[in-house]
Amino acid sequence: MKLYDAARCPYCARVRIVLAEKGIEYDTVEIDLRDRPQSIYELNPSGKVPVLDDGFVLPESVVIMEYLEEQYPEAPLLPSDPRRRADARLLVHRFDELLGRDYYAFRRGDANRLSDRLAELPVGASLYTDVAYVAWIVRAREMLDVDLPPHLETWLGDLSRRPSVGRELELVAAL
Ligand SMILES: N[C@@H](CCC(=O)N[C@@H](CS)C(=O)NCC(=O)O)C(=O)O
Repeated sequence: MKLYDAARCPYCARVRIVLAEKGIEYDTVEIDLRDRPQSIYELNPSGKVPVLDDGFVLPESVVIMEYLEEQYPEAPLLPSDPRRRADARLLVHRFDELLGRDYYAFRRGDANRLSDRLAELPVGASLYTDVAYVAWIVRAREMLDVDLPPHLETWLGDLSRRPSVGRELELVAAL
């Protein structure tokens, strides 16, 4: 299995964390986002990472998360109850409204409501949702110098005891 990856990319981080949670071995192909090779466009016409290749080529972080969840049902990230699974997926589906849009507006220096979004973020609902959001929370604190509200600091402290997430914190610290 190969992951076309970029260390600084939070969408790639979702996939790295899922792979680690499930104990899946893979090779990393690091893509330079400022000078992307033509080969990445052959795998994904948008040229974006992450792309997973296990003989079947798949872009889009959420689709990859779902694929890995189904291919490797051991150590599930989604809850077992169908309604809780639907709730978890809904929160990930709403990522842009709940966090992404304001995170990127803050990063660009545009008007934003990032602090409100962080204060209201529904973390802790499921491991699946937490994995889908945590990379942005880590980057907000470590790279954008955002003060996290206390409940997010506590949540992140607990979540980062998982080796999959702890590794991501180390990776961001080294960027
Ligand atoms: N919807 C995609 C977004 C991936 C994405 O935006 N990746 C960024 C790096 S963090 C990228 O490849 N950007 C290059 C570009 O926008 O051309 C996903 O969830 O995988």
